[in-house]
Amino acid sequence: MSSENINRRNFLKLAGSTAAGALLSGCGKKLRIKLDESASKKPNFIIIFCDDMGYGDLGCFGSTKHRTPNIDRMAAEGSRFTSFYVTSGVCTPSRSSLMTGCYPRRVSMHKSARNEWVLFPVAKKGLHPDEITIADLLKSQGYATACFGKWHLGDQPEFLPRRQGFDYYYGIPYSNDMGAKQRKINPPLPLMRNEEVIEAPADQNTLTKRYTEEVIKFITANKDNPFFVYLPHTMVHNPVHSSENFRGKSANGGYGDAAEEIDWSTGEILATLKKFGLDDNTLVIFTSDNGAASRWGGSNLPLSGWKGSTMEGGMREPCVMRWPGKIPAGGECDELTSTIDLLPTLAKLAGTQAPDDRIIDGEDIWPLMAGKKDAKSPHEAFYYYRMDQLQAVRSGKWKLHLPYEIRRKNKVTKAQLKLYDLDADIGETTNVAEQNPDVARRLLALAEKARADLGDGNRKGNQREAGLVVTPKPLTMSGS
Ligand SMILES: [Ca+2]
Repeated sequence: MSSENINRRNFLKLAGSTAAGALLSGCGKKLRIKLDESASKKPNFIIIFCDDMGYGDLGCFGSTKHRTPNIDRMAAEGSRFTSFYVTSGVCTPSRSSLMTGCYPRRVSMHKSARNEWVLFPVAKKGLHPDEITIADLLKSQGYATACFGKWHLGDQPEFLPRRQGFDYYYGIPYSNDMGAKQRKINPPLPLMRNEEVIEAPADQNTLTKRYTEEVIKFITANKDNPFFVYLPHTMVHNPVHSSENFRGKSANGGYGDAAEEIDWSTGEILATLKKFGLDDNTLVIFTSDNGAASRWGGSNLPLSGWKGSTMEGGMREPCVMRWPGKIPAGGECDELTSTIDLLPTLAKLAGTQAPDDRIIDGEDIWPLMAGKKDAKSPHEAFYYYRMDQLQAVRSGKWKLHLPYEIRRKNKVTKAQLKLYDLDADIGETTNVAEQNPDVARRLLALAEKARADLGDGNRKGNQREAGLVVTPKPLTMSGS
């Protein structure tokens, strides 16, 4: 069955199986959503999602190395969110949360079918097509939807963006260090348009530039109707690349060049909105999928820890939101918010709601985005998982690192229980567990609540299954 044959007006989701590869598992639910005909006044949404950009990599978040005037201006015209979290220190799980409004364990995207942190090329696993993504919801409300960049939620035809609510896809399906150059068994890094590989290996130097041109083309074509642009940049993930105008120009090597090109890209997109008079009707969100890695030139300062960890540096991201007249100019929000909140919030702004036939972990954070006085985080607690293991919990200003098991070869040790007051100690340097036993107890109880709900290690929780195919095939150019 080709994607054209699926009647998407009536059924948002491909349920059951396809001829190309049987889905082994699924909750098999079909969702009927009536198309909303009064779509004309709905706001547009643009989510710019960097890869591995750190908390301290933007001028407006304290970088002294990178010149990011466009994102800094975006922050001056909008608000900065300083306690904005992703749900994992690595790509695939983090992205599953942005798409579904759920923790990765909820949708079983916390690890690959081979027990790896992220999906690798020719993966059996993918985000289940029965999941209702943010793109599905917006599409049901009459939005034109497109994804430009790194997907990383399954590289098989069953799992690519157009099976998850996007009308159009242009980008690379997984990380830029997963080509044949890095590992012989991988196909050359594919650049795709919809389901077709159009270039392999992709010329990475011009990816940011080409994504930007594609986004501008899409906005131009859809300026008179509501649209959703999801721009998960390939940069600044290693190996970093940038186009000629940026290469060798920053004060921070190739990493800084790539970061500054992303800033340029953001400026071009904002200029396009202005040109078409769409400023006041468009919410733009800029953030990153996880913290900077330790060795490629990024900064998570003043946070501790790197990509992959459950320290703040791994999972707290720089976040800027701009919507003139709706989000306060020059605002700052330090209440706990997360990528899981974007699905329910954008759904509501688009005139619908998050799915009510399944658990959604995110909450509506519009009162915080709108700068409403005394608005508080809707989350009693936030949970830091590393793959299937719960490692830390935050509630209010307190963060507790749990005494989880560390397994190395045949040896099992326990991590030390540590409590940090993030308001006083954002860098997680001083353990105050002994001085605050009641707080530690309260957070331990919250962790137990998470274990019962989301699981921990081999303990199961209320989880939905990921999609699986029997015989995954490499993405190659036709004829090769
Ligand atoms: Ca990443």
